[in-house]
Amino acid sequence: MKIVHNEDHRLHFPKGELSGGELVRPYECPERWDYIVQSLEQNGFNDHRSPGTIDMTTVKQIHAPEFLRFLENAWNLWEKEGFAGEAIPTVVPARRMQQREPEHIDGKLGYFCMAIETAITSGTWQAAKSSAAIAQTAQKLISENESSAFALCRPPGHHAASDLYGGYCFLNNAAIAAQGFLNDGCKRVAILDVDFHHGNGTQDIFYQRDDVLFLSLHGDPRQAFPHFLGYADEKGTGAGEGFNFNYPMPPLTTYDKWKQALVSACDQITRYAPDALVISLGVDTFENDPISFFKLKSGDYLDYGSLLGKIGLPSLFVMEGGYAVEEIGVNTTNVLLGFLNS
Ligand code: OKP
Ligand code: ZN
Repeated sequence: MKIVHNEDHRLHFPKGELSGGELVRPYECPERWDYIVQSLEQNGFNDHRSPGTIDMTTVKQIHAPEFLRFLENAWNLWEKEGFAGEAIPTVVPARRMQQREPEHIDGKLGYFCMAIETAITSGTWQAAKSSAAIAQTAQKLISENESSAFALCRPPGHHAASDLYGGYCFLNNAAIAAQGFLNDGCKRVAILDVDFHHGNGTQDIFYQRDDVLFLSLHGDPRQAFPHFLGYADEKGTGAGEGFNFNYPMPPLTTYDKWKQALVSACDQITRYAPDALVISLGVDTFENDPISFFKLKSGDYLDYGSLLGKIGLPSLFVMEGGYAVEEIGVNTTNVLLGFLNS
């Protein structure tokens, strides 16, 4: 399996993440990438590729032009104000307020944000573009006949909607890859999101469409981030009705229960008969993850990887979350090993 990545992710590493009322060292840190690369190398994944340049035409099919303009300019506008810290919003357009993009950066940040823990820094836009390009390059490999590929994206993408960033995400790498598959001739694509957190951005992007099936297994939004999307009764609207599946699960969910949800999701994917499968791969379902509440063990990742392989589709793995840094490598590699040995 070919692995696509580069070093640009290091350009995005804020000093602070707002967590528990403090600015803490971000959970979403460059070491996550280092541990994954190290584990891949130890397990015989030696076919590494660098991403090509980003295809903005496809990105613009997923993200709004004003949002892309905002991400590109946010740091410069922030710097011009002479602020000492990193760019984080303080005010958001809550219920009954105007949904209009303001001119001041303080207003723009809140307007385009879905969760304010995520700071924007000088290198954020470049890192986000490279992360999306990694997903695109891996998608092209599969469209040109590889049966699988791993896009080692950082920053992650699944919380980013057409015009929203947050939850560590800026561009929705998995959605951009799915759109790339359609542009390259696929009729239908499925996106299976196994990250602990609901893929609110991906769901929102495809909610009215029947050419992309979206399925997500995640912590119940009543207890887990992102809190405001991911209920089981969200089924899609218009042409998209019946093409969105959520599997929210409670605190302390173990692999036997989680696997039941995965098996139903796999059945739905098989019924849909897509031409390609994108897996939003987060390993924050792990029992020792510091910000999540499922109880999967390292061996479980091998087991579910093989279930994914048995679906038998061209499969693109796109890295999302996972914050138990020392185990992120083995857990991620186990999914890929399970997949290849299915
Ligand atoms: C991104 B991905 C931590 C609260 C969690 C943000 C979580 C973003 C997860 N104090 N805040 O889905 O792994
Ligand atoms: Zn997550």
